[in-house]
Amino acid sequence: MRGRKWQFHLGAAALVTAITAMPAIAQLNLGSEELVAAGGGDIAVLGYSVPSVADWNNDGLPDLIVGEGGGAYPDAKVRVYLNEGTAEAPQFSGFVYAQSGGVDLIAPGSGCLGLFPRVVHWDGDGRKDLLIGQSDGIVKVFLNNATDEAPAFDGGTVLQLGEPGSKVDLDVGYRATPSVVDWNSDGVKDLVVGAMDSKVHVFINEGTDAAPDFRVAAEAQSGGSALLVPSARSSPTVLDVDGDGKKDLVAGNTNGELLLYGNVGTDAAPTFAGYVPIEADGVAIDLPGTPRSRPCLCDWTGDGVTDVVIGAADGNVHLYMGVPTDGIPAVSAWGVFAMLLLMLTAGTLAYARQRPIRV
Ligand SMILES: [Ca+2]
Ligand SMILES: [Ca+2]
Ligand SMILES: [Ca+2]
Ligand SMILES: [Ca+2]
Repeated sequence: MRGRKWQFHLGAAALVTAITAMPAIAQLNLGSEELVAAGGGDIAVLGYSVPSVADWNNDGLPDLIVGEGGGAYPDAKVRVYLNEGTAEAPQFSGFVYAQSGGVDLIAPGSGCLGLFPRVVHWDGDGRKDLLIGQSDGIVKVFLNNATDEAPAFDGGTVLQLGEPGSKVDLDVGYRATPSVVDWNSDGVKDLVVGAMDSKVHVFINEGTDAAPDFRVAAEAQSGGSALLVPSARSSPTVLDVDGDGKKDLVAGNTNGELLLYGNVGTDAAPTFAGYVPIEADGVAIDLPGTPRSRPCLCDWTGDGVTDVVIGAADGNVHLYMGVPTDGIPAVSAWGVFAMLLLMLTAGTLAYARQRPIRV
């Protein structure tokens, strides 16, 4: 299944089943690229940008978190742009650097990554924490030792892997791009980490949500072997993109593309079968050169439609706004036939409804 949108292809034998199941509709319908500005100019951080969205100060407005560094900037830091606009139309002026122990939080940037920050709730104390992927392949968690409304962090702890008593640093080699997701749907958060080696490393949490315990390294699978994101430097985001109840995977890479791996397994045991390029305004996203696309799927404007921000070598924050589809699914000819048949037999046409996604 390749093409601009996911389509459903129905064989005659599968028709009835497919109709009752009503295949999910494409949820990622992106408009043209724009650059996020702050204080009247386009944001351009030092080195490689790694943006994400979170309500940093709990005022109900999504804020912009951007990792910077790498290249000529070895002191990698986390910029926080507080939203001075509205939830529907974010506006930014300046930024502050995230703090650790009373000074700017710093990680060792090198090569094509400063650091890869994600706001998470790590230890269940109600205060948001920072997960930081490093260029050298390790992942640190910086626990918030201030308040949830005005976060500040401790000195950071390197995540560990292995059996109790024989744990070592969790290490994916180079260019760790971590995020937290409940990969196996057991109600306890897990860790997914991209890397220079193209793989999507999965670390199932065998502890609790508040005290994660990673014992075994695994890799996402595609077509029966390790999923390898083309051109390497996988930068995964995990989200149910098409609203079928199964988490999917969206990855950036060295080439600056954005690739969608649809889950052909189950939500609790995701597996994949290749990818489709994600398009914006009808053209596959492919940032110029080899800029290391590092995406985050978010709801930029609070309208329930998934948007995408991408960081890259230019230090900019590339924004692709999701275009509402008004609940009308994109369908193939078979899909149209299926719908007509449904109308004839049931007298009712049920449009698949989009599920709001908030990240
Ligand atoms: Ca905010
Ligand atoms: Ca915390
Ligand atoms: Ca889990
Ligand atoms: Ca899905």
